[in-house]
Amino acid sequence: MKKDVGPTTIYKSACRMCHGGCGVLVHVTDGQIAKIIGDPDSPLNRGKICIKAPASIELVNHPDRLKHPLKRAGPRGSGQWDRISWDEAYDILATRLGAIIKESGAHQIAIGTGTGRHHCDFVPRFANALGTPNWCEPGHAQCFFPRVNVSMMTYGDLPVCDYYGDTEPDCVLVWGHNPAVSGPDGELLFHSRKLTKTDTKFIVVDPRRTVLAEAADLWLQVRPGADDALALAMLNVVITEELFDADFVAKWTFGFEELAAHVAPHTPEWAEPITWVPADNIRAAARLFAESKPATVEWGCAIEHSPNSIQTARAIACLPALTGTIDIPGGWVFGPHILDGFPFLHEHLDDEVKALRLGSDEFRLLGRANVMPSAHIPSVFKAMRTGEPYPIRAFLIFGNNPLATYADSNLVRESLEKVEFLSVMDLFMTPSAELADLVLPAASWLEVNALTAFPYFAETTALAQQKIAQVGEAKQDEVVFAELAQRMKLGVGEEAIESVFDARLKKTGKSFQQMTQDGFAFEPITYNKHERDDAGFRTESGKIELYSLALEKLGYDPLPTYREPPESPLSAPDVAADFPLVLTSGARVLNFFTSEHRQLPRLRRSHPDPLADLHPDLAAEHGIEDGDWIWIETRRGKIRQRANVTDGIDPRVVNVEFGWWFPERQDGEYGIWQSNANVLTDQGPPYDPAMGTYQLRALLCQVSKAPDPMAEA
Ligand SMILES: Nc1nc2c(c(=O)[nH]1)N[C@H]1C(S)=C(S)[C@@H](COP(=O)(O)OP(=O)(O)OC[C@H]3O[C@@H](n4cnc5c(=O)[nH]c(N)nc54)[C@H](O)[C@@H]3O)O[C@H]1N2
Ligand SMILES: Nc1nc2c(c(=O)[nH]1)N[C@H]1C(S)=C(S)[C@@H](COP(=O)(O)OP(=O)(O)OC[C@H]3O[C@@H](n4cnc5c(=O)[nH]c(N)nc54)[C@H](O)[C@@H]3O)O[C@H]1N2
Ligand code: SF4
Ligand SMILES: [Mo]
Repeated sequence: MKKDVGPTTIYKSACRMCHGGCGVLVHVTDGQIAKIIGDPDSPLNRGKICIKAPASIELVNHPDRLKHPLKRAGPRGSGQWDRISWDEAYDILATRLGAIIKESGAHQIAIGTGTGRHHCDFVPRFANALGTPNWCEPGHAQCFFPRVNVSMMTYGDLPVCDYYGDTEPDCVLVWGHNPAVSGPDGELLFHSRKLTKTDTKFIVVDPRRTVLAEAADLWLQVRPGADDALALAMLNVVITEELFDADFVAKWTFGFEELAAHVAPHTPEWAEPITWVPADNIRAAARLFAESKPATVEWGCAIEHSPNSIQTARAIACLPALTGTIDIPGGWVFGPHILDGFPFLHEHLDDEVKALRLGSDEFRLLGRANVMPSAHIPSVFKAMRTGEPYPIRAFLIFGNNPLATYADSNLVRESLEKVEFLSVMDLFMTPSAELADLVLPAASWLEVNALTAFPYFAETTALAQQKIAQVGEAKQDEVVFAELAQRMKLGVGEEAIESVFDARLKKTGKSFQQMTQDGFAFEPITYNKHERDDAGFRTESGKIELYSLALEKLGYDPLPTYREPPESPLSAPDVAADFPLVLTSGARVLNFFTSEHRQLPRLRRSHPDPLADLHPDLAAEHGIEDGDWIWIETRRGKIRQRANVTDGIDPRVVNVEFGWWFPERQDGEYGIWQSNANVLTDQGPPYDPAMGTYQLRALLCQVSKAPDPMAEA
């Protein structure tokens, strides 16, 4: 919608300060964005917004925004740049990429991106158009796609919490997720917060006492990385105490007997020393979940940040199937998929090229069977460093700050320095962009036409973003893909993006143009779809696969299994002798999104420094007081954050924030080595056998008091 009220024009759009899409009304007065408020009509957020939405105005107008393409003028990392035109930028890209394609093949070009922004589907599409199977992003094997793939294999679709109908869930099992802060991540934060004020019961599985854990009936303070063992023990209780829905299990699940035999040894007493959760609490949680109907599950990325991501998600996914709280009002439900499928152009890659996808032989779920097949990140960086199995000669990044968000930042830097041609498209100059040969200015969410739908993969609501502002010569990524495809005469992926949106909107009967007027299109969730004409579930057996035929076919465990994280007090007691604490990283904070927004005063003011959570007993042991700077050290490196001393964490566990750099330090490195959680994390094996997931959480660390980094500077 575009409505004129006096001198003000009001546009409907979708906020993208995180990867959600709350409906908003953008007020433009005298050509300036004056105000952003929630759209009361939006079925997703019903007028509510978080603090990040109004801060968008600071983002759009920020003096540090990249406004023109830049070409490196001195040695790499010297900070010397020449301003160039888009025409020249396209020439450089077309010439460099054209030469690589001719000499070595397009597979030696890798494409990188970040999580869930408006252009994310267009990135693999562009890679396919270019002819390379090697695209990657730091989430994917570590974020959401383990859940998506597990759901596809187990249920034939991704179940989401039903916050959208008239029935409230009786119980929400919140697992490795903190939606009250991090949502939208498939759901909206406002819904979970609202439910804490109703009769809905909460079971929260989290090493930290979050807002939801505070409000919960049961808080299971799990040892980071032990979620698989905990879920297996809950399955054991539901089965041995016969708390499952026998009719539902008999009619709609496949492999119950096999699962029952498989989890028999995994008693709560077996799980207690592994998970640090008392056996009685495991029993109580399993009983509460099974006895509540409708019950639903909120699972988050914490279960995907250690190398048993697939089997952990599988174990959790089996619980609601046993209790039958599936496809019913207020339960775990399947969305209407309001948009038509995205044209990824997968068919443009022939089979020999697909077979070259790095890591796809070993991690077959990631590289082949995935709903969005992608390359294995450690294999991509290794190819950059070593040329094995073949060199990656160019890396084109569209919206990612690799030094901040991939595991093992030192290894990432070493890899990026080796690549022959590096280009980065971003809103700001970042420590990673400083290493590039070419830097392209990206448009912010208020400067683009885009179409998205939420909750992800369930899609009750499609939303249009519309271009309201223009900063310098910034372009939106999707437009750059189309223009570059034209320049390189790729013959595919060259069309106007609005025509892609129009094709996806077919079912709604609306054009993209109409969507910019309406703001959104909505389709309600329907229930009991599996019973209609005995439709069943879209899996091989037509049932919910407790025993996964799809995983078996790929050569992986068909039943959910426990695997101790490789660097833990149990698996690596020798390492634990020097690094006795269990580290977890990256629990989201409201003010920031990944490594973004540190330059926005409105958000930085109330959260100026990175914080590490530790227990008062641990703090006392090391002479640390609340607010002190502390060292956090692992085998890979050490960083400084400020101590947040709280009894909401186990004395044996430390949590550090992720994504930290200091844009105000204009020295080319922007403090990226000071407080960056990924200096501590690991990109080495073992990986999840199916998905190739590496290790961002459940590592071993030590803490000590540190000098104030600013006093030293
Ligand atoms: N404001 C804001 N919102 C965001 C983001 C952001 O950066 N800022 N990032 C977006 C992205 S990319 C994602 S993936 C989602 C992530 O959002 P969530 O899925 O909610 O994940 P986190 O907040 O990282 O972690 C959730 C909880 O897991 C707990 N946890 C840590 N380790 C473990 C463990 O081993 N086991 C269990 N059970 N719990 C553990 C943490 O204490 C935390 O409370 O949020 C998205 N939304
Ligand atoms: N230690 C640790 N590491 C983690 C995590 C953790 O919990 N702990 N979480 C992981 C997870 S779940 C995820 S999803 C990833 C997130 O990783 P990413 O999503 O890749 O996040 P960033 O690296 O911050 O990169 C985003 C960059 O894109 C820019 N940008 C924003 N919008 C646009 C746009 O429209 N176009 C372009 N071209 N650029 C844009 C921003 O300015 C920023 O520099 O991090 C992972 N890394
Ligand atoms: S939750 Fe995300 S989409 Fe919603 S207002 Fe906040 S930043 Fe914007
Ligand atoms: Mo993520």
